[in-house]
Amino acid sequence: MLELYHDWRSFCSMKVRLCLAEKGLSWENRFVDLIKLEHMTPQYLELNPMGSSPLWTMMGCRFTRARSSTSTLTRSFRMFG
Ligand SMILES: N[C@@H](CCC(=O)N[C@@H](CS)C(=O)NCC(=O)O)C(=O)O
Repeated sequence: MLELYHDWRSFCSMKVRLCLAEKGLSWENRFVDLIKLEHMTPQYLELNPMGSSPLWTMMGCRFTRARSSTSTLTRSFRMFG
């Protein structure tokens, strides 16, 4: 299962959401409210010590950078979209 920790207002998160939509992949929504500083909570920092959004996880792996995330998704799901 793919989980995306993101804020709808974050442009970096939008890049990953667009890539997921292009591939037609479904994902679990994990909203992280940047305005409420939810990305600075100990729980979130445990997942992503950089305290940034987006973060997505798949099969126990965590990906934190939008640009490398989109290329990873593109390579991993070449057959989709
Ligand atoms: N290098 C990261 C940067 C991510 C990033 O800076 N995200 C912003 C939102 S667009 C963020 O989390 N800002 C929160 C903060 O800096 O406190 C990426 O490419 O995903």
